[in-house]
Amino acid sequence: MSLERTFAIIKPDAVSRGIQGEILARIQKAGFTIVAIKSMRLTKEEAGGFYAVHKARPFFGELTDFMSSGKIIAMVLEADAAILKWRDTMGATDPKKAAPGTIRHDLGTSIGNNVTHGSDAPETAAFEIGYFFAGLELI
Ligand code: IDP
Ligand code: MG
Repeated sequence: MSLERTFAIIKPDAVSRGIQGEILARIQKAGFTIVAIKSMRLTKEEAGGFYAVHKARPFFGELTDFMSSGKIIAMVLEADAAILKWRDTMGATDPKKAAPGTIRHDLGTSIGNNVTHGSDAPETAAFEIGYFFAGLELI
């Protein structure tokens, strides 16, 4: 095992419901270090650039509307095998299919409104971290 970084978002549904603290507590309990964190609101275009891999999917418009509908919290998390560890902590994309005890199972309300994002591979983590944070914010 070696230290790795992943990119995480607390999505607009969670921020508008005021459950950021609950999600941050779970991140701490799981043993991640928060390397960088900021609160911001994306434009629809910025959300589209972030989710460019999903451009051809039928839910792309809905997804970019949702991700630009309110404030998010963007974070870089560090831990041993952080990418897989954060995916496990979040649970499956669809809260109905996520395991009990995971963030998405416990707090998500639908496949779209699933409260958190996490990178799925080292290449996507590198792209996503660079999309949101400058080098000086990551020291
Ligand atoms: P992930 O977030 O678990 O990596 P992806 O397949 O990469 O899941 O999809 C990105 C995001 O798009 C999901 O987190 C979810 O918010 C949204 N999404 C995925 N599938 C659907 C769908 O069928 N309908 C609406 N939104 C979806
Ligand atoms: Mg994904």
